[in-house]
Amino acid sequence: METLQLRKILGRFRLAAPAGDIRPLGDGLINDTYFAEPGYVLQRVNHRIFTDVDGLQRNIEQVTGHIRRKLEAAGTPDIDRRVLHFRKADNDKTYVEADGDFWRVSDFIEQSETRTEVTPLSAHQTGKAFGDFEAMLIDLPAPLVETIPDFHNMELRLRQLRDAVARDSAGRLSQVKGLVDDMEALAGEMCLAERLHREGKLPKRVCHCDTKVSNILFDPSGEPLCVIDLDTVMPSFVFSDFGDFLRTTANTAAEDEPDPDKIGFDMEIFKAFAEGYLASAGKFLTSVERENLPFAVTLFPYMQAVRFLTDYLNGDVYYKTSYGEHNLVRTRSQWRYFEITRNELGAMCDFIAHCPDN
Ligand code: GN1
Ligand code: MG
Repeated sequence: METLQLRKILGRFRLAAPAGDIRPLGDGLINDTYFAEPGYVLQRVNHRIFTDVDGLQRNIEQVTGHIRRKLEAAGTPDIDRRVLHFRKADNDKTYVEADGDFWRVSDFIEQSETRTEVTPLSAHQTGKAFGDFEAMLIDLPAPLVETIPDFHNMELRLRQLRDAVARDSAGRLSQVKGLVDDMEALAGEMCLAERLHREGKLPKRVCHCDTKVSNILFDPSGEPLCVIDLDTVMPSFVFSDFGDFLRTTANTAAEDEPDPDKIGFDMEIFKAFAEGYLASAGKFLTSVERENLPFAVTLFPYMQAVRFLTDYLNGDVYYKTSYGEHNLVRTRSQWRYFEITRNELGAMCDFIAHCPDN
């Protein structure tokens, strides 16, 4: 995108200081993000995926406002580095529309960085931070919009896979038939959360729903500061945040690693994260939620494999890809990781059963 256009969009927001140089930021698969000097993050919201941008921004204002008030009440220092702040624009909203696209601006958090890996210590701190995030949002006064309805509903994701298989619009089915069969063989088992919910045994809570490690800002010492990318904050099962974080951090490789031998499960990271999470979320989790946290560690690679394969079959219409077979490589990689996590289920359950809550 032209710098001039970006500058014009930035000009519509009420900034504390005029915007200087602009450069691309981050590696999200959905939105486009830029950094503008002296410290703003400009983002184009992908409105083909997030069709209700107004509802989405209202969610974000509600969530960030609520968290900010909680941090203030707790006397937390350095609040501006712990919760995002979105700028109002000339229309009094926290987003503008320009040439059919939607844009928003937040303050860049000083001295923060994203990471691709965590240590057991930062995993423990992050687990605690996510437990706190969910705990702070437990008394959110008004319900949030589901910015993508049924976002982490496994039954829906399998229906979307079946639709993609039936259409085979990119002519790729014959190449991936074996993978589809493997996924189908476990479909019933992997829809456990939806069944428990229907039986009234599993609640929905406000979750982040995209807790991959690149959506967390750390301070240079490795301490987690702030959760970013709030587009998918919505009611979901607690499995979402627990499972998606470990999908990216307990995996010894990236989510699109082509070499299966590099993919492994880091039990130390799991243990540290679980311990941190239970230290803060332990007070509100039900026993069904708690007992099934290891299941969540297997669910998210499974769901991600189903979603990547669906997109591959649909001809790469959802995720940004860097090469022709990228979604297929991602699928195989997530599938491999899923199989590995399944082999660790017993050990994970054992750990959770003996882990203290505070
Ligand atoms: C997408 O936008 P980004 O890259 O943070 C996706 C997540 C996936 C993730 C896989 C709205 O997240 O659900 O887990 O890619 N977000 C949406 O890396 O679909
Ligand atoms: Mg995201």
